[in-house]
Amino acid sequence: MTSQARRVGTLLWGSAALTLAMMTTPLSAQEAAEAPASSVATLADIGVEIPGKGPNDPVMTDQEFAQGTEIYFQRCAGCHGVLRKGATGKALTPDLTRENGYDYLHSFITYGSPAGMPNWGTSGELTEAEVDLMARYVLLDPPQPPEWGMPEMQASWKVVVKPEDRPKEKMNDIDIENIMSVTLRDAGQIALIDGGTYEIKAVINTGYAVHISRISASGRYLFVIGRDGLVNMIDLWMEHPETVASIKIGIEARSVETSKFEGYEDKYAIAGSYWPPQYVIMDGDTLEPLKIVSTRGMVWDEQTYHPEPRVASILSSHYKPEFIVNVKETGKILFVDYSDLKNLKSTEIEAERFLHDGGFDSTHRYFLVAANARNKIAVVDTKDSKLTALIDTGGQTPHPGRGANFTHPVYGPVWATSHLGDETVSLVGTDPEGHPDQAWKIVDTFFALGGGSLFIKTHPNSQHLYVDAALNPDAAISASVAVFDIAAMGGDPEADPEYTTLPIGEWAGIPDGQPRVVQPEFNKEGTEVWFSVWNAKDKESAIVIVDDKTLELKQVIKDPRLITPTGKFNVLNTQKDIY
Ligand code: DHE
Repeated sequence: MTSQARRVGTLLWGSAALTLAMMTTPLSAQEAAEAPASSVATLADIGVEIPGKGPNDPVMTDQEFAQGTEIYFQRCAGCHGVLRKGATGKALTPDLTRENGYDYLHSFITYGSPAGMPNWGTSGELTEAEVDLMARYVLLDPPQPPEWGMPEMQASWKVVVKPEDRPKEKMNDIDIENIMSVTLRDAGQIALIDGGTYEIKAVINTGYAVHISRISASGRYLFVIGRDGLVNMIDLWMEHPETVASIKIGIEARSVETSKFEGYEDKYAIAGSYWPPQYVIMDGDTLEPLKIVSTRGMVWDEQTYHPEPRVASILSSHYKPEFIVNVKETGKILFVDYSDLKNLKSTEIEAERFLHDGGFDSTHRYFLVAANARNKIAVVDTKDSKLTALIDTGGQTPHPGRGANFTHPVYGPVWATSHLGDETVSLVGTDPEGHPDQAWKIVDTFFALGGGSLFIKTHPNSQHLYVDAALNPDAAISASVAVFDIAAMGGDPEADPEYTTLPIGEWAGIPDGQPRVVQPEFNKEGTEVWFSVWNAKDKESAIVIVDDKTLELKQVIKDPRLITPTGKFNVLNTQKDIY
């Protein structure tokens, strides 16, 4: 790495996630009334009492406490955890907050810290009264949100169109393999956009601040999960694709996946929740909840009990009838065998904290996942169900999305991650047979545009590697993307590969706001790459499509329905784990 290539200082994960939260404002009463009816309850909606408040505690009315709970859910829980045990943000339990005291907390919330806490007060995101409220709020014990077991799941479960009433064949002329399921984050919706014609085929109501889409093994069903734990199962064969079943699997959630092993295609779905910390295996045709498993337990290294080990990414093994469930706070990767739900077997791998996102290598045998707070990538072998390696990435806070697989001209097959905390891109050798000296090592690290990268992407038919910098504090950087020519990557670790900067935000031609460019995603042929130009909820956003060969602008999709587009999931690439 050359030091002159360094551009922007570090960003910590804590700040990043909180900055993300800053882009969403709590729902007003009117917005709440207009929110999709299917979105049942978030943590913010749940009536809470002040837990065990003593005579010397800060004065706070029940109403203030409820407001504090809502603000905490909207802005803080993603990093600090619902129970405030800390994860990517610091622990905020009263033993610690009381030691620091009200004044310290007040100024911390007002001004933030260089270590990553945003300046909620001076940025104007929280009013003076709200800062005061939150400084008092975190002095009190956190409220314990309710559990969400089988009765609650059953009560929320809806089969809108029974399997026997669904089409027997595809009833539309859409090339469903080339559909992009686009997250419309703050609308609580997804848009299905035709990858060939760029036409919005449907906009479907989903959960609150919807997070990801995944596709069934057959490619027919699309599963979407909201932060409120609402899972929508959408039938792409219908004349007008719509939700055919839904269920609320928890109160806060991020991940959903379906069974992909031969013989089990479309048989099961699985979703993991942040609160309560658990996963549920569901019927793949109806979403009927079948088996709920708690992830509460011991942290892998300290062997101390953790009450809130949240389920982060979930993948589906191609080698065995297993789901790969990543448990954030305990740092454990679980291989959950779904071949016999009555006698459920689960292999527990000691990996590292705090597991977040990841993807397969190009053979789909190995799974690589970021343990972001420890700057590590854990590699597990899904064939032998074992930990293969723990790799120090050399960067700050790896954030790969699902990562990017390509064949490096010198090092052979590699998997790449970018970082939230700095501008580095790290390449991991993934070919133990052909390139044993490079396997499961960082073979090269080089600089992209700047810190704040969330996603990196390529495609087997592409010669380019795309790296975003969506959370970079510099507006010009966060609206651009770095593109590396894979063929030009050399074997000299001192010589950084050159990159081309694509001004995606500028190409979108949006006059208002400061849109961030996030998550490159390829069409099914691997000839075009799509970017979300993610603006505030009340401002114009867009999707920008680039020709992968020429790196020229191909299309800008704008539509009043494209509210806060973030993730995009091409059906074929997601179904087959091509990235
Ligand atoms: Fe995500 C994936 C959690 C904020 C866009 N995000 C994931 C996954 C997890 C996760 C666990 C992996 C799911 C899987 O593979 O099964 N995300 C979290 C958070 O906890 C966090 C940091 C804070 C929060 O409060 O939610 C967070 N994520 C965001 C955003 O603000 C993003 C940028 C915009 C948005 O839509 O919310 C965002 N996350 C995404 C996307 C993916 C994702 C687009 C899927 C990437 C992929 O290619 O698979």
